[in-house]
Amino acid sequence: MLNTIAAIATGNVVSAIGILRLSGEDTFSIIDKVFIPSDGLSMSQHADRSLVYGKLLSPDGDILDICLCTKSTAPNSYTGENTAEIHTHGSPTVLSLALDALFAAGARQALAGEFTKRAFLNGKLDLTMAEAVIDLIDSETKQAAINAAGQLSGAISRKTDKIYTSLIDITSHYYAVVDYPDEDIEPFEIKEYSGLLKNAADELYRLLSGYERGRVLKEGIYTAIIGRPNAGKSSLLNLLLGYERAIVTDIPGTTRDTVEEKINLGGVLLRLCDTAGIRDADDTVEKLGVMRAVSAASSADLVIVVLDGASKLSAEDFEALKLADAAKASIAVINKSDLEQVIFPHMLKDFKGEILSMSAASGDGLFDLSACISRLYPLPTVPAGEILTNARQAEVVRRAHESISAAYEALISGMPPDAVLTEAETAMNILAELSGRAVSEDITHGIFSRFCVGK
Ligand SMILES: Nc1nc2c(ncn2[C@@H]2O[C@H](COP(=O)(O)OP(=O)(O)OP(=O)(O)O)[C@@H](O)[C@H]2O)c(=O)[nH]1
Ligand SMILES: [Mg+2]
Repeated sequence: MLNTIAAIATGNVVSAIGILRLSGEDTFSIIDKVFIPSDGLSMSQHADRSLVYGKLLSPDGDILDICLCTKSTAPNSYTGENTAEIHTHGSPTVLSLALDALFAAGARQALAGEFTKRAFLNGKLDLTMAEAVIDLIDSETKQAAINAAGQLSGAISRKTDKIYTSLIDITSHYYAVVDYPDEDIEPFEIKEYSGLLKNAADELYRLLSGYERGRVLKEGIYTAIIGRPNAGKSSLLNLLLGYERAIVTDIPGTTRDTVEEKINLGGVLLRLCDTAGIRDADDTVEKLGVMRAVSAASSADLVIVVLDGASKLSAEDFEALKLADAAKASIAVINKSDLEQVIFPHMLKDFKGEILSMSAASGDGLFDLSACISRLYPLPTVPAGEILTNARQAEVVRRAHESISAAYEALISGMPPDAVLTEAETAMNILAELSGRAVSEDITHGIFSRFCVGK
């Protein structure tokens, strides 16, 4: 099997520059066949990390582009292998022809995530850093990008490596005491080690408790907009998006199906879902729409109930308010503030969520809605990268926390050293899964197959 891989690293879109990557031991001999530097030297002869101007050739010798090439020599590269990048003009046709030329010269197509997988296997990144690469590429808000960049620089590993080292300290001392009872080894200081275990358990707990926030940071807040027909739900969706996404009319029951869109509101990613107006509908299609609205409300992180402030509160309004009350967070928007109002906040005193007035038609009060969402989902205050965003990592941290807590309990309750050792060693094995020191091939395959080709 050919071991030098190649891929287009930039997408299949017209852009100013496009990049092809190569990694593997034959990288330089392959690049010498397709890229001819204009200074007369070959890329193999050029110094490491130099950016070289030259011609990109097809297998038939046609000039495909006049462009740049750079090389990095193992082990000082992203993958830890010999690598090269060709920076062409960003035409998908040129990129595709250039890739064919690399294949003809002896490279093969890289699989999804294969560059980063090689970086992991060659010890350039641990698994949490590799996972941060996907998060960084997928990030949709500034905070999500900053957190992923922090993880890429090893924020999670730095925290858990410290814990791992303290567990080595504890277990090795235990073994020394148990295996060499005649040696004059310092007696085991319960106080000192119980403090270490307690700190480790607290640290893991802190990491774990940030996971819910991390999930929101990465995936966004699933937000259902519900309310009775004609309240102005679709108008609110359109106002938030800044364009006419959903149909708005004065006919009650205009929206039949759910309409989903994402927006970044003040740094918070909202996955908005506009729904059919809640009422006792006769029409079969509308009935199904109302069922979808109820189901969207019950699975949402945040429910925004839109009330028509110019019409009296109705049974449907109260039904919508009740659905919102059952959600993790809710906001009642008294809409149509530009018209004479008959609904006022004090009339909603049984409602547990936030209440505000606005006009989805004019945009008045949009700032209050945005401020309210920022209050409900404050931006994280922990250092960049210390918010767990990944379900695999959260699960590993949860199990490690369990074992370390059990080791602590065993230690302070005076159980035999074996009990403490077993739990501490289990925690070490679990933490090794986090960084990827010990993780099955199936799991690594699952992680890297989520990457795009060329990363
Ligand atoms: N004056 C005024 N009219 C509004 C406002 N918001 C919405 N409307 C009007 O109210 C009517 C219904 O608006 P929609 O946004 O379609 O209401 P909806 O809740 O999505 O209605 P359904 O899809 O039928 O459930 C339209 O005629 C809008 O122009 C507002 O803030 N002020
Ligand atoms: Mg609608």
